[in-house]
Amino acid sequence: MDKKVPGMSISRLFLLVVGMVAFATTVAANTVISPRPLPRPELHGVAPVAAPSDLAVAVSLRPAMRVATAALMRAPVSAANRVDAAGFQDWLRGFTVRARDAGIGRATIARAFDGVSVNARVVERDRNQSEFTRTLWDYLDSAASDTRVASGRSALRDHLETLAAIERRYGVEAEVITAIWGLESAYGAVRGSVPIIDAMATLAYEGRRRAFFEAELIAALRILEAGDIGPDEMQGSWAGAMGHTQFMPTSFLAHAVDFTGDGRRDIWGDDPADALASTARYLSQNGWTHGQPWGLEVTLPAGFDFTQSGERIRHDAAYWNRMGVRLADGGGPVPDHGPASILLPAGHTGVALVIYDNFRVIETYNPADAYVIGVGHLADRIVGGSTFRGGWPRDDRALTHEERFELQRRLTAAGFSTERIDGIIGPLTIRAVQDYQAAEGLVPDGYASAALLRRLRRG
Ligand SMILES: [Ca+2]
Repeated sequence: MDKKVPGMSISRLFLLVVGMVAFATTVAANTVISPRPLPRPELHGVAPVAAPSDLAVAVSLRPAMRVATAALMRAPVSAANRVDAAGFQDWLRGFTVRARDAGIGRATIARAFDGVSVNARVVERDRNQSEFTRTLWDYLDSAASDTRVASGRSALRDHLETLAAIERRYGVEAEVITAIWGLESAYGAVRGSVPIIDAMATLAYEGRRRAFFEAELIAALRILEAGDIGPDEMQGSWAGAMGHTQFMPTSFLAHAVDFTGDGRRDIWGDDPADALASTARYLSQNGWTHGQPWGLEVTLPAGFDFTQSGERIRHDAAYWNRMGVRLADGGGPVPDHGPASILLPAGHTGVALVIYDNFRVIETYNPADAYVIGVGHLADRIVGGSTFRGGWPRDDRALTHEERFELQRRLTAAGFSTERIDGIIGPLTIRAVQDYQAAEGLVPDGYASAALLRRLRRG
């Protein structure tokens, strides 16, 4: 059931309008492309909406992808799953039977697969995913750049009425929806132009993640059958994310809404209303609390007990205030919005955050810390918030894909089990790093740095 919340407060609305007027003259057409952070499967059984975006690969960020398939995405291509036209037709015949069994009508299947073929561009993208990784601060430089902030204010101004109505209906703040829109498609500028049926059929046939992509293809057929869009207009990124806020077909079926009331859930067209409302509904259905921050920058007192940091440790605001944690902005106490964690995404020398339950809700969209912080920070800045006051260890580099595996192997071998060796620095690995640091007499901030890996190599 939709939550009923009061509309935007007068003060927030005022802030929005002031911000928009100030920036109205500086905003140019937005061509910034979506930076996509790393997937972080340790945390969630919940699949994020998003999948790799072809443009994300172009900016050399590891694309986000479904939790269950992150590892499979890296599986080597074997002779058994090479693509060829005859094999594709064989697969298609079998799939057609499965689609019919799933209740898809004959006419829909015929229309969808008229002229379908292996999409060479999709195969190419899939096999050449970048292993390049970025630090959080490099990511945030792009995710919440002055250009993206200014474009966000412009987008919010242009769609203020719609976004305010969405906020009233679903209880998700207009600037949060705007920020997701900004990261997923640069406010609609980059929605993807790959035919989704071709892409899903190609990836299903190619075979490494057949069950996953056949399920997405069935969902895509259901969308066609429902009449929301025609096969030619159903476009998106090479891995299936569609429209202004990059919904996978299954996420579309679960969450998309016809907000405009024209009878179609149109997340692809120029009018973003349905896509923005669908995103709000997604967050609402995943537990969003209106009025609760995603997180706030804080300062930690001298002598802070860093073993209490990390996403898995939660205390109420009174606890953190007794510890001496204060807001970076103004030095006030940590506000009470329920259980909260202290997050140190770049270790004890970088920005410190107190994070609330809404942080976890954004994680359901994309589980990477970088993405969640990017969305939250961009949203804050769109409504006039400042840049982070704390610094980042900018001389540090990101660990490579191989180094992250090595770190986990070495921690586990040293008696600090990461529970999984998957190359993903999530809460379990961070906890193992903290335990190792504590045993070594280091500050137990859980920061998986290159320096820490060097120390582990020395034994
Ligand atoms: Ca509509």
